[in-house]
Amino acid sequence: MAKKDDEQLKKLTKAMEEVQTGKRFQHTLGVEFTAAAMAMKYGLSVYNAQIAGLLHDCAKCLSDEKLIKICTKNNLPVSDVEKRNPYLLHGKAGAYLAKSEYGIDDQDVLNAIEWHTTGRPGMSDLEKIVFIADYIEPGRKNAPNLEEVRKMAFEDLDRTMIRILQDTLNYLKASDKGEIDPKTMETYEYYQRRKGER
Ligand code: DGI
Ligand code: FE
Ligand code: FE
Repeated sequence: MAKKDDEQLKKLTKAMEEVQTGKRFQHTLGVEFTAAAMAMKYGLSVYNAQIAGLLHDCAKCLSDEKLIKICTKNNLPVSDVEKRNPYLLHGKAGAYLAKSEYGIDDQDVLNAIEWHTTGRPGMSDLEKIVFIADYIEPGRKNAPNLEEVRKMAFEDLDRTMIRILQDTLNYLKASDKGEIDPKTMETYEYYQRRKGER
């Protein structure tokens, strides 16, 4: 790894440690590690996967008010579902901060941060990897069928997307954890449809 890349990773790791709680920071390191391993498997830039994993939750520890403020101030659209569930904005606000505060220019990395909670139709491999790594990293304990999903993650990205989205939608429907963002549903339907076409 180039010295410059190494220094950038060190700097961003420190920055995340400063803005996140201890538990969240451990999750961040887990996502970085898992995204890197998946990038090796799928032939993507390991460095980009590390950066995206490190920064994906850079806005997670901000208050609802702060998340909404970042978005409105910078003309990032806030939907009604997001207004009612502001934590859904931490990807979008995070991508904004990644660019403006942390100096990330790579659009694929920024997209992976932006879409890591709901996904979106037509995701790049890096976007899928960050979405999946977020769900399966070693510190995650509560998701259903984790063992199976972890194995699947290193076999087929699209099948894993469907599986995680399905479990997430079921979880959201079964509990009062929050309403379903249309993007989550759209993404699930998109990858289901593609599976039929493959
Ligand atoms: O930030 P993390 O906790 O690491 O992970 P995340 O950004 O994927 O957020 C996870 C939560 O987001 C999880 O409890 C499920 C929830 N989520 C995913 N899609 C939707 C959603 N919540 C709502 N209300 N609506 C969605 O469509
Ligand atoms: Fe998140
Ligand atoms: Fe996360």
